Amino acid sequence: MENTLCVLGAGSLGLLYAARVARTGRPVTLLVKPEQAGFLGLGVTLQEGEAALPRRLFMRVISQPTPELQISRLLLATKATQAAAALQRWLPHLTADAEILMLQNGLGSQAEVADLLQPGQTLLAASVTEGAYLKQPGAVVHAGKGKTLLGRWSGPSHQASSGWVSRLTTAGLDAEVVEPIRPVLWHKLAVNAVINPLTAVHRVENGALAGRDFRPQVQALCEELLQVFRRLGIAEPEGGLAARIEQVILSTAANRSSMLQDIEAGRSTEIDYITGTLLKVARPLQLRLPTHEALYQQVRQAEPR
Ligand code: KPL
Repeated sequence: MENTLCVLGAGSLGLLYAARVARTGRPVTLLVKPEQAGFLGLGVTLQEGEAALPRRLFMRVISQPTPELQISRLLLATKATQAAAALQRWLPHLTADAEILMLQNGLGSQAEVADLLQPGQTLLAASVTEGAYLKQPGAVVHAGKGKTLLGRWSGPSHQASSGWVSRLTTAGLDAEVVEPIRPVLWHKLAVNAVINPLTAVHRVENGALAGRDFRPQVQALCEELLQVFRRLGIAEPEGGLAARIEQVILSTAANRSSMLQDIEAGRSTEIDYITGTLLKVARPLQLRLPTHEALYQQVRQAEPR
């Protein structure tokens, strides 16, 4: 059990990483909700590209923690809104020196999880650009190759990041250590704070934001983000923030953003961990972000009550 990689969160990213690691022969354990145990127990199918043949991979599936369960390496891949709550059930089973890698969008869930951990446990956070979706529950399609940038968030182990990179690289995923990781997470938050709420409110694919109609709003959102970056001392990503946002809009043009998918499915969104965090950070700095504020309200209104 010590050597097994545990994965919590059976969405597209959790299953992509789990299946990639399982394919190398390394033991993987999925920590699931009771209602997921039946179908995930039959295996996870991984399809490498839209046209490829799916391959079935079998993993240990646990829905009820047993007293002897020991979790030393955990990949936490739930939505940001569920990360801390989902971890609570498994918390007593983390080893004293456990390493937890979080893949969540936005900022806020990392601090919530860090608050739950013991001093010997190390938390790492990642910014992920892999393109994956679930064709059906338990069937993941790796639609576009991306990258996992990861680094230590809290805890004592300074070697943990390179260990995770070699684990992911062995599984054929492109991964790199970036320390400090917080600026990278802010860059990803900025991209998500522009693309996700705009696509969710207007119900359009990402590519629509490259059109003229959206240009003034994209620009205003970007400028407000830059005010926060300047005050926090966060450097822009290479090439500038506006160019980075534009590049993601174009390279994911056919995507329906995760926030749009949540709204369409009647689920609550990650807005509190994206725009919500931005507004929370801006308040004590006395920065006004009217375009983000308005979009935040629009997304909240579109969410289920
Ligand atoms: O991360 C994304 C998301 O949808 O959450 C982007 C980069 C916007 C791709 O759709």
